[in-house]
Amino acid sequence: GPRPRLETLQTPPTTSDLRAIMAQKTSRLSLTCSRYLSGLSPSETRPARVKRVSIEGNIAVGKSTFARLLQSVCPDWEVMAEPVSKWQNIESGTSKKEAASPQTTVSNLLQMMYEDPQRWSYTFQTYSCMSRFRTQLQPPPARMLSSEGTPVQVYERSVYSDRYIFALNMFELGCINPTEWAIYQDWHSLLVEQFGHQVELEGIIYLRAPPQKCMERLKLRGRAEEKEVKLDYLDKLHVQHEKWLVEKSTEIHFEKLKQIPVLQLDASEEFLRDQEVREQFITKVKNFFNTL
Ligand code: UDP
Ligand code: DCM
Ligand code: MG
Repeated sequence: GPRPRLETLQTPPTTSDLRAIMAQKTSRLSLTCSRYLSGLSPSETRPARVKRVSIEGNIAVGKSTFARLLQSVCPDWEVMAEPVSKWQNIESGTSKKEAASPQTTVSNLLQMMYEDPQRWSYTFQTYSCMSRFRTQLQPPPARMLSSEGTPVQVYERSVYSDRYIFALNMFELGCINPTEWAIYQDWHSLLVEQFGHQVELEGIIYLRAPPQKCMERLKLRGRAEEKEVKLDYLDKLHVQHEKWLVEKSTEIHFEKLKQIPVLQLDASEEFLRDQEVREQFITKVKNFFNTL
């Protein structure tokens, strides 16, 4: 019989009318999509041609500063800062509708984690990694894909440092208990296996500096939540970076990550104010990208 069309129905549509209309529309949509995709060259349908690199390093070593520098030198690249401000402002209301009402509570999870690491480390590590996945899974901006040459994305830290530096360290310190650690690793592996190819890294830039230097910069920056951070904590994080990126003794659960090229930069040098150091860093990064 004649196919139902919503525009020509005289009476309110029945469930079966609606089903038939939806089925038609869905098949038309998928036909349009497959025609569109088959008209594109393989490289256009494969976002994997984007080169992705993360900047890793201790707290306050200068990652954000370096990321801003790269963005100013290479405006076509997409440089993504760590979503720290999201961790400092978590809104909760009694219901969605009240999200903007005076009852809304804003909590600072970064502060809670530093004030009571036993209680909040697992929650913090869950949320920081989840929000990072969300940020990094956003499609790249059009300007980047239409620019000449290989599109480049630079992330400040990665879901890998979340696990192999911070969460692991909190577990070793006893702030994440063995049950929490098992759960963390379970969902982390699941997410990397499901979405990992969309955020997969081609290389890592390791900003390396003695923990003492990081402590100086941490004081200089003066983030309120971090004022109780001790040199001993930065020492531990430094050792985690060295084990993962230099000695390669950290046990890694993802094949591609085991082979990843690492560019080491001596971030104890003043790359923010010294133009010569800055230019050396940029040259090294560009050469590194050409080898990836
Ligand atoms: N900084 C500096 N010289 C440098 C790099 C960084 O004085 O060569 C300072 C920067 O201005 C900031 C602090 O170090 O006050 C921490 O830098 P950033 O926030 O970039 O560190 P991150 O925690 O992102 O690694
Ligand atoms: N941080 C953390 N665990 C993570 C990622 C970050 O505890 N998985 C903390 C360390 C710093 C802040 O968040 O206090 C990130 O800032 P920075 O860019 O200074 O390293
Ligand atoms: Mg930063």
